[in-house]
Amino acid sequence: MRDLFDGEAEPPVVTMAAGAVLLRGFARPYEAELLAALRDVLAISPFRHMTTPGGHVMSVAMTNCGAAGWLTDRSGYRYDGIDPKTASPWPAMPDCFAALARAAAEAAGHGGFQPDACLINRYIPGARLSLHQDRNERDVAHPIISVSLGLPATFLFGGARRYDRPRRFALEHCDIAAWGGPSRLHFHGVAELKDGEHDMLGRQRINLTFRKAL
Ligand code: MD3
Ligand code: FE
Repeated sequence: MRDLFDGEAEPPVVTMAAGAVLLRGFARPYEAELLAALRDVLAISPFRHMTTPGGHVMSVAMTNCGAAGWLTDRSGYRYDGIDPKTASPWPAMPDCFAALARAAAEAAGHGGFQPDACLINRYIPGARLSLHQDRNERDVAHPIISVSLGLPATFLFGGARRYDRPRRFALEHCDIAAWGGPSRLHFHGVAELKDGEHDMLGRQRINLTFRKAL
């Protein structure tokens, strides 16, 4: 009997490193619901280009939903319950967002994940995210779950030290990645987005990252 994932096709579950798992196409069944909920979130707290503490305007545009949102400005990186652009709380995390994050975490071996923050990143062609660690969360024992939508990107996955040479993974529409255990504090980034056109999202990539920040 022919295996569904033999030949040219890639396997649906890829281990990138200890604690880091890529679930190819995992968000497919949620696609329509996710995009509708995303539109509602963006109507309340739209994308904006934040400034780093060093004074650089990020090429990636960001917003958040959930009880806490990740921010950067001249005074530093942090989580805050209030969107500085609207001076109101961030929009609530849609139920389908939380359900997908929980299901993906479970599939990656992180049962009981309860995200309170979802950082939403938008890349247009040319945008990139330089190598960094995610360490503004109170307890880094919790995993981070990321959902890729739209144009494909090259994810750069480094090691525990900034100078560890990153490996490259393609992240495509509806792929989900889970980061926990030893990989949770690894350096990572996204290479400059190549131009293209996605049937549902057009000339952009949107990434949702679910965190337990508080
Ligand atoms: C590995 N976002 O928002 S998602 C970020 O595609 C971020 O927008 C990228 O890095 C993006 O902080 C990458 C994958 C990801 C997210 C968090 C991680 C990988 C991670 C935390 C630890 C290790
Ligand atoms: Fe990150």
